[in-house]
Amino acid sequence: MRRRFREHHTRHFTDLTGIWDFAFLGNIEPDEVDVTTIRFDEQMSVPGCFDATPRYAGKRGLVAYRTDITLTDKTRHRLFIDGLHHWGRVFLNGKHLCDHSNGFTRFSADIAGHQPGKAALVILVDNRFNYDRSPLHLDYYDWYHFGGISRGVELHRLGEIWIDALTVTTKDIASRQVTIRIQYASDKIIGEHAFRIVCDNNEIVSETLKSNETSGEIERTCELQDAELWSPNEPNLHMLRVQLADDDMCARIGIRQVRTEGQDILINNVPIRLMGFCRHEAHPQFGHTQPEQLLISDVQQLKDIGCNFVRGSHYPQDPMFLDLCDEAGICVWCESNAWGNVSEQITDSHFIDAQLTDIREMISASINHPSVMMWGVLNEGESKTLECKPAYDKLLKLIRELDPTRPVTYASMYPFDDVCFDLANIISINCYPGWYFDSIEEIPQYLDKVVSHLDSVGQGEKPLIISEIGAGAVPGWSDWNEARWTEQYQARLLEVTIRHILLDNNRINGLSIWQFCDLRTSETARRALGRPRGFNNKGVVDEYRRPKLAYDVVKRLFRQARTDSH
Ligand code: ADA
Repeated sequence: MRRRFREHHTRHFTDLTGIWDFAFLGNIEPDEVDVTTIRFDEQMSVPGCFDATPRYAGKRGLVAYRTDITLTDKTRHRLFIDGLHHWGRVFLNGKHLCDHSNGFTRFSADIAGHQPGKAALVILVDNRFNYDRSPLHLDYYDWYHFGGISRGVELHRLGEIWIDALTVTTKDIASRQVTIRIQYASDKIIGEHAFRIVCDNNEIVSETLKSNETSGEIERTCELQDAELWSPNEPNLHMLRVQLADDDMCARIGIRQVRTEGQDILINNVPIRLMGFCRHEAHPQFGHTQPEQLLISDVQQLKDIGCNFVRGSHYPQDPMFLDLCDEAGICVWCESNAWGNVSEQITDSHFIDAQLTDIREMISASINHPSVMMWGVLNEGESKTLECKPAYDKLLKLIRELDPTRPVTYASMYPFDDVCFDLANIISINCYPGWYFDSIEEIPQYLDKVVSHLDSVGQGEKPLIISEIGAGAVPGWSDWNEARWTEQYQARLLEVTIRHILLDNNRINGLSIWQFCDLRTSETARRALGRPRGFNNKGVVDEYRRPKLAYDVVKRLFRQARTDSH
């Protein structure tokens, strides 16, 4: 996986990114395609989104990508695809390997029992909407669902024994204790093998693993005495490496504790106020693919504004972005892929099963990032309806089971009617006073009403985040009336909002403004008609990251809020 550090030193792997053969097959069902006879008459970049290129802009259909891979020997190999939008089917030499749906998470397929040598890898990719195949990518969502192999592809050669997962979580900050979990497997009975854990070049575990099984788990609690704690102001990171037989895996970790107590969110027992933006991963020229230059420039802009918080809306962000947030001390809310789902979906086991898979994939990809502060689910789902509550409960329970070390939340659009608040550790509210209702002057009063309502229903003793609030501004648009859609209106709305939340009060612990950058929205009339240019224009920078008037306003106020809190 593209990371800021090397994940393997002894495992052999090949980076398969580059220019692949490509064919646009159009409106045909995947089951009807004979992959051995496809005529590949074009080329496409991997990673990349084919419909972000001018030739395929706005097109939906089935496409095929092809490249040659080399299998060095008969040993098991594993193919990793870090992101594919939004449904895919993988073939090797015409043989079906796996299917996957949902664009923002990594999946893999094993290649075993093959002949060494060259082999043809063909991947069918579908960016059409199909609830049966891809229940997490629906046409009405407020973003454009680009298609393609959007993140990296790697071929790993697995040895006799291989490590499937490495998870590191903080156990105790005072003694620098971490819990390290390793899952491993083999095609044979494992037997006896050397097992080591090294942190920053210091060996902390050295033993012999003995097993009569073909797979297993090792858990060790270790004290990393010389380690420095991670915090937003001092984002200290440490490199941890596990070696089992010939295989190895690395994680770059930060020791820190996050918890809630009463109305506070605490990092290492120090209360923090989170201030930042919701951030989508989209760009007019690259779709959901995130070139490194774009990622680092987003992080630079977020830091320039004075942010210490990003809500990864509304799906798991690129692991490279999380690496950069680990380094920059930016706290991240990491959420599974969902948008405005109604009870018909939330009570449908097909939809919820896909959510559960997304949560598993999201947590396994992001759990080692110290910047990830909280997990979220179901953005603006129908949390005001009792029949949806069991599903909220199920999703949040799975998160707590997979990671008991972080608080959980979900962004609610029902501050006065929500029936699921008791399931969350942090209450998060999406609201648009001054934009969809009320005037800018009425924003403080509206936010105060939300706070007193939460108190009155017994949810006042929890941290509160305003997880979305904002206004649309068409880039470059201004007029004397300072009306909606002008840059002035947006700047004024955000000034009033930030003053009230961060400078004049301290009850609200977090603010993620909707949103960091403009983004293309869905092509349905239902969405596009309220979105000039076909974009959600509530960014403080446009889709090319050019600043609007609000940029400097937010920067001035965030910086002031940080100075006041010291
Ligand atoms: C919702 C939603 C966002 C965006 C926003 C808006 O709150 O969660 O994705 O669509 O509304 O701009 O109206």
